[in-house]
Amino acid sequence: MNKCTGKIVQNVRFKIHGDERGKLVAIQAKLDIPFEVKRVYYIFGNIPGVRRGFHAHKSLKQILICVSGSCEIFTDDGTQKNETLLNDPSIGLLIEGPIWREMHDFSPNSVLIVLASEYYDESDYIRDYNKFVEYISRK
Ligand code: T46
Repeated sequence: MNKCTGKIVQNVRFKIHGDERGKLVAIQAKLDIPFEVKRVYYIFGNIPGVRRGFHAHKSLKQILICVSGSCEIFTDDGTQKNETLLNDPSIGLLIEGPIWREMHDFSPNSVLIVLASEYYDESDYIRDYNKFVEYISRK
């Protein structure tokens, strides 16, 4: 895996195919998002007030989409801190590489789906904020 520099893109919009039956969003790797998808996971059954994440990735690229309900994503690239509200199943947040992230304020019954560029690899995680700051300062 190549190291990549941290990047955040808010408001990645996916086309909604709607008709009288309802709505459908399709996400195609390398067409609608800039990477091949090797893994999909989702976070649900969220307990009110819980905050999770608290890590960065060295290389992983991910798109986060709250397909039901809402949640907030705190991101920190070492210089700039941002909050992104995800509350629309047709809008994603792209996070690439070493960006600190925390997910919080999940609404009841919210479902956060994540499309990831790589298989699960604990060695790609930086779970200590000071080590994250040190890691990006070396890049
Ligand atoms: C991220 C944010 C948005 C696996 O076994 N396979 C997986 O693919 C994942 C993602 C997790 N796990 C295991 C590892 C832990 O025992 O599931 C448990 C919970 O994972 P974690 O504490 O890392 O979950 P979050 O919500 O803090 O972070 C997750 C992702 O891990 C992370 O990549 O960017 O969601």
